Amino acid sequence: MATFADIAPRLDEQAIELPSWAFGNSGTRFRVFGQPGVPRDPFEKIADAAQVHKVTGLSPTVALHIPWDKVDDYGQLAQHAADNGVALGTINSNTFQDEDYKLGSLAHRDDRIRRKAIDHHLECIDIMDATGSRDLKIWLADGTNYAGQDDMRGRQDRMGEALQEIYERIGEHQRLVLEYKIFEPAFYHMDVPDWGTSYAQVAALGERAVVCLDTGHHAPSTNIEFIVMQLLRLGKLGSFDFNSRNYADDDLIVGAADPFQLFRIIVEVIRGGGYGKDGDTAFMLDQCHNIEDKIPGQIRSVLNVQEMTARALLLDRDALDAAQAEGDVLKAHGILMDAFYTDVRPALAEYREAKGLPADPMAAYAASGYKEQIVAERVGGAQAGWGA
Ligand code: AFD
Ligand code: MN
Repeated sequence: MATFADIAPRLDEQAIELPSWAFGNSGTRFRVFGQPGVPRDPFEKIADAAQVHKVTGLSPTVALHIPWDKVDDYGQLAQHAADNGVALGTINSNTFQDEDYKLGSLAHRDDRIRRKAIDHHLECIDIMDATGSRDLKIWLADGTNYAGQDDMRGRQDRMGEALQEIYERIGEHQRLVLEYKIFEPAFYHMDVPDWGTSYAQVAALGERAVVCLDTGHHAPSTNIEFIVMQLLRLGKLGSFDFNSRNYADDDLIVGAADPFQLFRIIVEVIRGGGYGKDGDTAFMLDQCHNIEDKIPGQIRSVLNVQEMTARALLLDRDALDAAQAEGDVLKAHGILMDAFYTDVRPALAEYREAKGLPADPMAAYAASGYKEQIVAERVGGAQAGWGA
């Protein structure tokens, strides 16, 4: 098995994008619990996200969500991000919070509504041109609640045509990233419910259209690492939205519900060439912290990804390949588990200190006084949320 020193240089390649919306108030359909100090605008969200990068060195970019993060001057927001040591990242569209979109957006039967949804995405690409973002992330809430409610095939065709128009506006250094989700808010079918549908739609568009895999968007017991392998093999794994879940799209801290699954996912990312500077698969968090403090929740999340990445990099691939070739079932499984069971936390603490970062980022943030500062300063104004 490789030593930590052997794999440490590859850890330097890790970058985990943060979602701006993780710092605003969030909740379930039953209740949104506000927290003191929550940002009131995109500038304050960026400042909070920058605290995560400051103590971990793992999160140099922040994803925006439009219209939640609309500003008059994106150059000013980009400069604010740079002043805080981070940069603007993925632009996430939103065609799920407007009255017109009750029965869908890009899949809608009404030409006027589809036009409105397409134009929203073209506006998002204009913003990407201003921010220098690479990815336009499209998650559609489109679907139906009852059998017979609408013609599923017609919806696929209309959505495909709309995506084609959007894709034609994507620049040569930009990507269209189509995210799938098995259910919610539609409860009979979603128009992009699974990786196969996302793949079919992006394959029809072209090489700069790829799939986003949100780890909370599958049926229970789905072998997610198989999907990771397949999409990497097809050259279409554009990005992850990391989170964890016990039941549905729970948006919990990634790795918290099942660190072994996160480890297996990253093993396949590395095996498939999707990791680090040579890879083209963006790592991003998509989780909201309804009851836990938001900034520490993001810190814990990126540390969980870093820890499972270190364990996955330690995996002795040569020994594993040999055991697999021999058909030695228990030896091969044992080699994988040896890597998973390796406690890399002491070595990671030393690795961080060697890079001038705190050995314990959670403790460093808690001691920084930042929480007390924002609670004291951010009085009044309208706290950011989902805009639901
Ligand atoms: C919701 C959706 C999806 C999307 C995110 C940001 O379920 O995961 O990526 O909002 O738009 O969580
Ligand atoms: Mn997502």
